[in-house]
Amino acid sequence: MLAVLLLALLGLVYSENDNIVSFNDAMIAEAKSQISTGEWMLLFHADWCGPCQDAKPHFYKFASWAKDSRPDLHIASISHDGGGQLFGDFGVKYLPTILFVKDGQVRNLSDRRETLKDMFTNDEWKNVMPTAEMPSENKSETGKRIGNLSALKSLSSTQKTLALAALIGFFLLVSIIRSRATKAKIFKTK
Ligand SMILES: *[C@@H]1O[C@H](CO)[C@@H](O)[C@H](O)[C@H]1NC(C)=O
Ligand SMILES: *[C@@H]1O[C@H](CO)[C@@H](O)[C@H](O)[C@H]1NC(C)=O
Ligand SMILES: CC(=O)N[C@H]1CO[C@H](CO)[C@@H](O)[C@@H]1O
Repeated sequence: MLAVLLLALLGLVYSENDNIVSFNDAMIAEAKSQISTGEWMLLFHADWCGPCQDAKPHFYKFASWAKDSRPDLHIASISHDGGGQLFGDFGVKYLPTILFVKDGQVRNLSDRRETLKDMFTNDEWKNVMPTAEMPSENKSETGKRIGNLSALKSLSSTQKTLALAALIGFFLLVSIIRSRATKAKIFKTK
């Protein structure tokens, strides 16, 4: 009994791949901006969904394989509990859903969840037509972020100018004080 429990625990630990990131709606802008570049394999699931529990071991096994064999492929898991808005943005209506996003093009691999590895060992994913583009909201989100970044940059350059002006002012002040002091000295010696 104890041995079984121990084994189950080990299994749990084993199934938690460290190359799977979890996204939720609290970081939706960041998540979408990350997913919009490079290669992503996304698992949409929920704790209450039975078929998801069946799909998870396949997905985890694939993630372990990808870690060494396809290190550029990012793997993410999105739970409906906390990630409902991401479900909406990617048009996910059925669970589990597995989407492969490459350079912003979304391919639906839900039906291939048991043979995900083959999709990459034979480049089979190329035969799957993209069904959608990345939700475009993130593009404007990226634009916003760039806007914010440039605002930050101009702020820092303003700060630099201010700092320089303060420095020049300080030296001017020091030299004025010093010249006055020397004048005063000259006065005294006279
Ligand atoms: C993905 O494919 C499955 C099965 O073909 C389908 O039920 C589902 O609606 C698709 N999901 C998306 C987001 O396209
Ligand atoms: C900068 O970012 C904040 C929070 O991310 C956002 O609310 C704001 O609208 C952005 N500003 C600009 C100028 O886009
Ligand atoms: C600006 C823009 O195109 N926003 C879109 C972002 O994605 C959502 C969901 O897919 C769309 O409804 C928005 O129109």
